Amino acid sequence: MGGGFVLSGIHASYLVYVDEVQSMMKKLFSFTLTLFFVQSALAIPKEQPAPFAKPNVIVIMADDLGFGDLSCYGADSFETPEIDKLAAGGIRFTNGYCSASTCTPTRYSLLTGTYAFRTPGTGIAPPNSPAVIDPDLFTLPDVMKKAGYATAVVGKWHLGLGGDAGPDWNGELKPGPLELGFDSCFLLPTTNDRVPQVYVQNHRVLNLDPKDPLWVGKMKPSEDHPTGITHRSTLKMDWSHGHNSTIHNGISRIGFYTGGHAARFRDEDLADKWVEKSVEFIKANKSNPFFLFFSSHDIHVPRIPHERFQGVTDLGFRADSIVQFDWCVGEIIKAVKESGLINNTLIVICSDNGPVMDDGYKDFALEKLGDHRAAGPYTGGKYSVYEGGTRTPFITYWRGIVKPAVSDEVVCTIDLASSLAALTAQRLPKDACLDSMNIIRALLGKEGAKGRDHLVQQNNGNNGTYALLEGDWKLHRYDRKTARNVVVEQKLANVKVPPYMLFNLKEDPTESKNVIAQHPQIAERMKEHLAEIIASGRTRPSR
Ligand SMILES: [Ca+2]
Repeated sequence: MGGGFVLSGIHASYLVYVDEVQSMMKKLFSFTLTLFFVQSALAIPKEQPAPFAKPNVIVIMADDLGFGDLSCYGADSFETPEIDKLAAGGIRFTNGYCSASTCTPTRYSLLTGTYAFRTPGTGIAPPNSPAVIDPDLFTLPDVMKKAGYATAVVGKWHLGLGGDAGPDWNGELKPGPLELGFDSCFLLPTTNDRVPQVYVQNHRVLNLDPKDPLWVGKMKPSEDHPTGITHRSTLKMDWSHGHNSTIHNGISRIGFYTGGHAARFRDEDLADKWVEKSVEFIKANKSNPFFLFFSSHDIHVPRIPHERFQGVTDLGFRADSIVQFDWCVGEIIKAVKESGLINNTLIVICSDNGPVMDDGYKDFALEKLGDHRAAGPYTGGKYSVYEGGTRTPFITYWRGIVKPAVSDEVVCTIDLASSLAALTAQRLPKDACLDSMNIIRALLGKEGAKGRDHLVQQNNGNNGTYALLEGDWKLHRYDRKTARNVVVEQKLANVKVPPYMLFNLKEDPTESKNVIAQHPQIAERMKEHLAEIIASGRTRPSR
């Protein structure tokens, strides 16, 4: 009896079960004892494992997808029918967050359950970054592995590979995902505007010819090395700022590389490859519980969707890439259904940060935007701690268990570690996942369930930019008195801001009226709370 077990008849018991497990875990001393009581309570014969104790879990993370970028969240310039179906049959969160407004820190927090600002070096990782996550940490994939799941990550990594010296591109790329609890990985090692354009499968660059070694670095490898500056007229997509080093597939990137030609991919094929590898993993594990982190590169720059998606919208490659992402979601759901697992699989859709238009390439995202509001009604986007930077699409779907609803509870990608530990009836080690809250009941839409009561938001980190969300109130803190990408519908820019601002999101969801002068006591209390959260090293209760 494995992941394919049909849940019919016991759906209603599941939510009760989650509560029972959670309350029992507080009282019982061991996981074994917990399972014994759960089995006894539900009168399941001991020779049969509790079939619903280990639902498959698929976390689908989009890249740079804004709150307003799906038709189920109000986009009306194009359609995202596959994700809309999940939203209609699951829970669409209106207060769903990622923990940072750039890629690497959100991914760090997703996998470690700890705010990225607590660890130096968790900002956007460069091409030759060593592994950002300490392999000794207890991570989200460790949670799932410990529960007996097959675990895999497919897609964008961008959390560094290798020891202190960085990735050994021609040798073993470790530590990496396999040292963090994933059984297997199939990766874009960095992010696709950075070099190199090769797949990493487990510990190796795939299809690397030893006679053509891969070199990655910060400097031109030779005087005649073509770059986005020297060979600009040959580019199929021009750069707008940065992104003008080594050219591959007619696109110049951040960083330089040579060699590894047999291993290089085409940007247009990434989405198909993520789907192919994910479907393989799902089908190979249909008889046992699995955890899949589907880490899409859509809709990060360079936005180069497959030819069949180019031009499907009137908004250019940015929206075409959203449609491509929606297709990927549909293909994954199809594989889950074909494997007979749709009643036994929790699917989470989220994003790693809010939207940005011109992020380094002239793909006309801004010029073709029309009336589309990528951050929905909110101010700010990627790189910003305004709501648009971290409030993003967040959907949970589990047929038969999650009742269709729209939820206003505050949930965050950082909470998946604690929540999935609870889902799999586990107690986290005391010193692990320091800011991850157990909000599994809210994620499953249990009546009366509460999400978080506060959340810290950050930008890329290490520059003292934070926001603290508490109920209707939100405090912004800018140690450098600068905010970035406040107006998504313009070119990227920095603006001067006061060191602190206070907004009432209920009355002012667009964060346009700083009321710090009117509410000094609230501001002081929140400043202190934020400072205490930063200084204390954790927010998850240690008991
Ligand atoms: Ca991102």
